[in-house]
Amino acid sequence: MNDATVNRLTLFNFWVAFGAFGLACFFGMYQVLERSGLFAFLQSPAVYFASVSTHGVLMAFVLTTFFIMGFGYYTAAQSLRRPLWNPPLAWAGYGVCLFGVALAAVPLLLGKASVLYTFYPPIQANVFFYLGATLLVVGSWFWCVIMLVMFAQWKRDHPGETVPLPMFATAANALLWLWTSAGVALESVFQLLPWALGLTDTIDVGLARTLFAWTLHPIVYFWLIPAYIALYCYVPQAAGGKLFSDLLARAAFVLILVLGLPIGFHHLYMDPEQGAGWKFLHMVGTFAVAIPTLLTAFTVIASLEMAGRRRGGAGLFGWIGALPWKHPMVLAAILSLLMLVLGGFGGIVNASYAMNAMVHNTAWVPGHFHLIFAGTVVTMYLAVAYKLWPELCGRRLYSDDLALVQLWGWFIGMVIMTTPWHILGLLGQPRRISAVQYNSVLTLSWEPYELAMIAGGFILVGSACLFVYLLYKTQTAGGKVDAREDMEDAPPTGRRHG
Ligand code: HAS
Ligand code: CU
Repeated sequence: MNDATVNRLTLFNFWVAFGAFGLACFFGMYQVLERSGLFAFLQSPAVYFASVSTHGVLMAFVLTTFFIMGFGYYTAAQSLRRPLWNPPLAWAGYGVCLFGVALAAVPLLLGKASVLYTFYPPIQANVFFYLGATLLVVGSWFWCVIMLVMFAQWKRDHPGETVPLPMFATAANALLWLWTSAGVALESVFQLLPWALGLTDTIDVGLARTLFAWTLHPIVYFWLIPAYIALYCYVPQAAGGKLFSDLLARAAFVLILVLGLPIGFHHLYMDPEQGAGWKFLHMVGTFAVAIPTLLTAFTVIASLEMAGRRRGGAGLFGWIGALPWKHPMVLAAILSLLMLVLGGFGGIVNASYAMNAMVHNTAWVPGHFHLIFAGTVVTMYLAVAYKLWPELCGRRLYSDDLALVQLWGWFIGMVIMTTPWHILGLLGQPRRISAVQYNSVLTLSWEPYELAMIAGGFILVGSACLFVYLLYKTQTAGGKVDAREDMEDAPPTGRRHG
């Protein structure tokens, strides 16, 4: 078990992450209602864009960054079995990030930064928004440094030994993030800030979009790697088996790190500022980066199959039924992989240069990333929280059954919300618009999907509230854990499942 400093640091980071997550779900709820155009009294483009910008920033930047930092501190201390290097630096990074979020929150909530989470110029935000976002990135670099120093120290003290897998992947993520975030940092410091301060009159939009694309693709792998760490390092054990191949896992992380970087132009296929040859190269790279995800699916499913057969599952698919579906970590992994099927397929459609023209800037794209990020990735974040909370607070998970209900709710809600978005995208509904009621013929065919999207949104908000409630109750009212109990491999409540 980690020492109190690491536990506190992880918990503090997680509370910001999941607080932001809970809040952002309510903004999302408002957005599905407003966007459907079915409720006249809610109609307001100004409020909609303030809301969607806040929702995107909270989910894509606040939830992720704080979760990844907290999980990284935990993983480093636990897998390397050594105290955290330089806790004051970690707290300083936390403070800088938090200050950045507070600074950005004010203009966001006042509607002075309604530039969405991609903040593409020439739409301009208040200078404090750019400053806050930059500070969030700078604070996260403290985390990267701590992770890499701990990795190097361990290697120095253990010559010739292989670094534990969770730390291997965390260090890869720290490296990835340092490189990845440089693009948006350059955009912010040299373009957005001077422009928002009035020091420059114009801005090179093409350059800004290119710098943002440098960040925009690999950032999704920055979010994804912690989910993969859980899939490789927690799921096989939780299912009652072991990891099928440590080597394949490491290969996947290295491939993500190397291939994830130079492919951001797949967000710019329809932009005029880049040559077709460069776009084609990025397309090839994008197909290549699907390989580590295919490897991950293979290794994780093979691990699950071994576990299922060990539990008595027979035949071609009998092992699936034999898995402990009532273990939150295993259930989360299964649901997460299921969402990866369509989410990843959508990604391949996006990546195909010609087909991108069909779906670019339509509702298909938010369908893709809600399914793969809010679905696949966030589901694993939730499962990690269920696993770690008892250890961090010294209390048992408040209710295993409610955790299962919550995870199923998140899956069902996400499928009900994003399937219509994919269809609406193919029907031509644009993304980044506040209301869709501008063409009555089109709108009629869109309406059933709008209703489904609202139903999905409600289920998701309910599930998110249940999640935050469960964490809160675990911390305040969960049964105390005996200090001598070894929490490491035990299921969250210490009971055996399934
Ligand atoms: Fe993406 C746009 C291409 C993965 C997130 N993506 C976005 C945006 C976000 C995002 C946020 O090429 C919007 C940005 C914006 O606002 O403009 N994406 C891809 C590709 C992949 C991909 C090729 N994306 C992700 C991940 C994300 C994410 C991961 C977040 C975490 N994406 C694009 C493109 C665009 C884009 C274009 C620009 C679109 C546009 O025009 O604007 C790949 O990495 C996906 C590879 C995955 C697969 C899936 C394989 C299937 C598996 C499942 C196996 C499970 C089974 C079930 C069999 C090929 C692995 C087992 C069942 C049991 C019961 C055991
Ligand atoms: Cu991308």
